[in-house]
Formats: sequence, C-alpha cells, structure tokens
Amino acid sequence: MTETAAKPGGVAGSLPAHPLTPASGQEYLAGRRILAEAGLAGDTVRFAYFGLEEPPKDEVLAAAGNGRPADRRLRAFLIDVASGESADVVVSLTGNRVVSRRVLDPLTDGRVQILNQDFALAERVVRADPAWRAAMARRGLTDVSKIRTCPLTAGSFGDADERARRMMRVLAFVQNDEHDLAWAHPVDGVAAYVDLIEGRVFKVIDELDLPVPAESGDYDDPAVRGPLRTTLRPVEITQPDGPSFTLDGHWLRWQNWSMRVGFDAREGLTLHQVSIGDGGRERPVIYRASIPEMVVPYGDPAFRYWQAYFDAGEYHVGKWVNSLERGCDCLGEIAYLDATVADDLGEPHVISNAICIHEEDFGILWKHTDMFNGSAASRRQRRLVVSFFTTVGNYDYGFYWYFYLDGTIELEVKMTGVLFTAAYPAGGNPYSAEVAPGLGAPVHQHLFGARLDMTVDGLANAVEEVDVTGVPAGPGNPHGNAMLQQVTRLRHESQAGRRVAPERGRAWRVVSTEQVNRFGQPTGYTLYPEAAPVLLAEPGSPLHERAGFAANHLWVTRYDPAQRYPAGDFVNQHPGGAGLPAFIAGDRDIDGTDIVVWHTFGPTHFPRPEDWPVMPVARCGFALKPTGFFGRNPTLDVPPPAH
Ligand SMILES: [Cu+2]
Repeated sequence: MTETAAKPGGVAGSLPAHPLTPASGQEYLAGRRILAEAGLAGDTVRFAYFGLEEPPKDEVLAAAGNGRPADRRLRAFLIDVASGESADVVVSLTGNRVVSRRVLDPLTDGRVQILNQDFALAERVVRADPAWRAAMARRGLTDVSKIRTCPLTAGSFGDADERARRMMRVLAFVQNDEHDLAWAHPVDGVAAYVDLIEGRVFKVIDELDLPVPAESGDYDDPAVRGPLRTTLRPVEITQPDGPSFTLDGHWLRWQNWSMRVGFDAREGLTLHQVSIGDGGRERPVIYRASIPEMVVPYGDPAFRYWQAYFDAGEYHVGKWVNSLERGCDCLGEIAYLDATVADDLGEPHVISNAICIHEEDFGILWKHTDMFNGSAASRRQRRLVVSFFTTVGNYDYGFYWYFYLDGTIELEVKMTGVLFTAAYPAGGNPYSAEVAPGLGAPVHQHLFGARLDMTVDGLANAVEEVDVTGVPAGPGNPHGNAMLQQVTRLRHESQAGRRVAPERGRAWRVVSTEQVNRFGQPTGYTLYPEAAPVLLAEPGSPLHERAGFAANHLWVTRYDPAQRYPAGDFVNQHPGGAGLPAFIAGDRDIDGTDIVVWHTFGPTHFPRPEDWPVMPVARCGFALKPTGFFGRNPTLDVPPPAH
C-alpha cells in the first residue's frame, strides 16, 4: 500500500486547513477502520486513548501556519480486554495504514488508562462478591443497592500479586436515596481489589470499623441548605457591538494576540502557536501550552495509603469535559468550540460547547494623576479567556487561560466539587480534617504539571533563574540599603530541576538567544510561580517514583516530540521513574536551543469545614509576563473609556 492509496471512506480528500486542527469524527472513524482492517480492533479491543498525533514542529513551522498537513495521523492506546494485551499504535489517515505498533510490557511500561467500562465492571463484580458483601453486612449494610462503589486507580507498590494484574481498588459509599450525596456516607476500612481482565474481586481489605457518617450532604436539599437568599440583584454584562475577538475555525485572534485552539481527550484544552503582533511583526511566544498531567496524592497512611489519582494520565481530563450547553459559567458574549472525543470502542462523540471563549473587563490597566502637569489618565484592562471545565470523580476542575492587553499570560485552575471523604474517628486523625460529624476529609495535594513549549521570538531560547536579594553593608553599600537581582543561567537539564523560593521572589525568565530589545538585552518572558510545597511523599516511596515530576516546580528540557507527559505515557500502574526524571537522564544542553519549560504548581489541601458539602472554588496557577520583550509599556495606545 502506498502513501497515496486512500480507499473510499478515507479522509485524504478532506484534510483540515491546518495541521493542528483537532481530529474530526470522520477522522476517528477512518482511523478505526484502518485499525480494524489491520486486525487490531476486534470485538474485545477497547480504545483507552485515541487522539491526533501532531506533526513534528519543524513541519508545522515550515507550513507557516497556512499549509495543509502533509500526513494526518492518529495515535491509539488499544487494550484487548480478554487478554489484557495493550499496544501503542499510530495510524496514517493520509497513507491509510498502520505506521507503528508497540506492544506494552506492563511490568516496565505501565498500563493503559482506565476505560469507561471499567467503572461499571468494578461496581458489578464488587456488589456480587461474597467477601465484600460479608464485610458490608458486618456493618449492618445488607441492601447493596444502596451502596455506591468508587473504583480508583491502584498505583504500584511492588506487590507480585498486583503487578501481574490490570486492577483497581474500590471504596464504598452509602447513597440512601436517588438524590442523596453519597460522598457524605463513606464506608471506611473496606476496599475491594478488582482484576479488570479476570472480571473479579481478588482481595478484600477489611481493616477498620468506623460508623458510617449520617449527616446529609445533599446541598440541593432545602432541609440542608435552608431557604435561598433573595437579596442578590442581577449583574448583567452587555457587549452591544459584540466581542473583540475573531474565531476562524480553531484560529483565535484578539487584540494583538493570535493562537490556535486545540483539544485532546487526555490533556483537555491545548493552545498552539501563541504569538503577539507588534509593529507589523508576528512575534512567537509559545509553540504549545497545555496541562498534560496532574496528580492528587492523599496523605492518610491507613489502609487507603495507595490513594493518588493522576487525573490526566490515568483518567483523561479531556474525556470528562463538561458540555457548557447545560449552563455556561461565564458572562458576556461567549463563543464555543465543540470537542470530539472517542469512546471505549473508538467511536467519536461530540461534546458540544466544550471550550468557552470570551473577554472580560479586568479593572484598571494603568492610571496616573500627575502632580506637575495636572493630567489625570486611566485605562481599563481587559483579558481574553479560553477555558474548559472537567469533572473527574468527586472533584471539578476549570482550566482558564487568560491573555491580557499588556502581553501577560496567566493560567488559573479553579478547583471545586466535593471532597473525597472518610470516616473521622472519635479520637482524631492528624492526616484528616473533620468536616461534618464523624466525617473526615484526608489531607491531599493537587499538583498540576504544565508543559510550556516556549518559542520566545523564535526557537533559540534559554532559561535564567532570577532571585532578588539584599546586599551586606560594606564598600559600595555603606548604608546597607542595596538590593539586586541574582541571575543564574540554567545551562543543562540536570541543573534545571528547581524549586520556588518566595523569600527571594524567585522567578524564571525565558529569553531569546537571538533577538534583543532596544537596550540590546535579550527579549524574554518570565514565569512567575506561586509559593506552595512540591510533592510531600517521601523520596524513594512508590508514589514519589511515579510522580517524580512533582518533586520540582521547574524543569527545562530540550524539545523532543516524544516527551509529552510529565509522568510518562502510561502512568497507570507504572513501576516508576518515567516522565521528567527520565527525560533529563541525558543531561542535554538547554542554552540557546529549542526548549520546553515544565512547571509544577498547585495547593496542598488541608480541608476546611467550609469546603463541605460542596467546595467554594479554590484557585492556583501561574503567570507569564513579558520582560524586555517590548521596549516600553505596550498599552499606551489603549483608548480611554468611552464614558
Ligand atoms: Cu483538594
């Protein structure tokens, strides 16, 4: 078969206008057909992942953003649920062929992500298991129809009996009626371990015997929430002339910004070729930005020591994206993009209104009343918002990218939803907080991993660590008031695993090694992190081995198209060591080359009573600010407000 031998039903004749346009439903069907014809998508085969295999960066850049893709490819993670055999497969839609296929060795590669059907399978086999039913009956829980099971990823703890299995660990909650909030009623101390290939429970842990907390957490129930307040008057945002952005397919432009919007079942929203227009020049800033990993490890060493979810790597945040058709959370003139994701069978599903695009007034941009010339000037800031919301189990996460008039980029994650709960013992528990009578919420971390493929004024970039410090009094500083920046160039990958230092105002500046501003200084963008702990699990512990990316706030690697995920490609039951710690093993030179900046951020969450029964949004993120990228404030041309 040749590269051009597209069969009827192929998509060679309907290539998208840009190589980074997300895969369409028609393309997923074509990819599935190629896999079926190659004998790789039989009745027992499921798709753990199916998505666009983006072309190499040099190819995309050579097309200057206007060329059609030379080759359109999809990547699939396939699992035969009869045998457990899994493979990483790439198909060419243009060439109508399987390009590559690698069968995974679960003992070294890890396992493919959780399937939709795994949740139903786990609930079915757990509810039917005699040992688990006996454990429930000992607690007086004999009506198993009122028990909801919560299957969770297993992690990897070196246990021989577990390493050989594709498995989940299943906790239980009581749901008293259809509307009840099950998270309020954890059945503590019992976990069923399910082999997903054998389709059975192979072990039941029954360690603690704590009462099931009784207080209702049904926040929709008037008996719980009380009458709704009537004192909030409407706030309405109107944009009589429409929004200031334009959306042409997936190409988004607003003020001087230009970018392509993508979506992936694993990562969710992806942004590509972010650039800013400046005096007629289109200046690149980021080639690709996404949050391709997040881990939520829990800190209770009791029988649920294994609780740690990699929401992107194990569950796929993009697959669980909310359709904002059912109510958008933004005000003003909104534009939406749909997302197409494949199900377990590789069948495409369109999630309408998955990505929300709008603009917001953001208060004062700049302002001054001058004591000498008497002028009083003020300008309003505005930002473009590109966002999506996803629900992964008990938690809901909103990912909001902001682009400002002054060249600032921010990523904000909004964390909400329901705490993961346990019973709270009468004698207390240092690893948990009581949030309702007898109900505990174990301490945990939300650690996100951003991948920022930076192209500040081109491909040749470098990273400098910038600290501020006072200077000891002495010659040249007799009064001890001096302070300055300490700038350290990060020259090799092994040198670039860094942590925040709030007492030094530490930030990381990504500079061009080819372009300079009007002062002859390299143009740059600075990453401003938030102060929060890195991964708190003990170095060398099983979790630390799997979540090594979260041990530093910053990593810098030389661009490699195969290095996409901070914790590696196959996080589920991975034995450890994959992802960023492996990426830097070669200690490549990162000074003046094509680099990727990786940033770990997010809070350590010791829950408050106020976080129960549904959590007010908590926020975390980072900012990227132009630093000598422009020669002066780039917003002097923003007109004063009309009124
Ligand atoms: Cu939390």
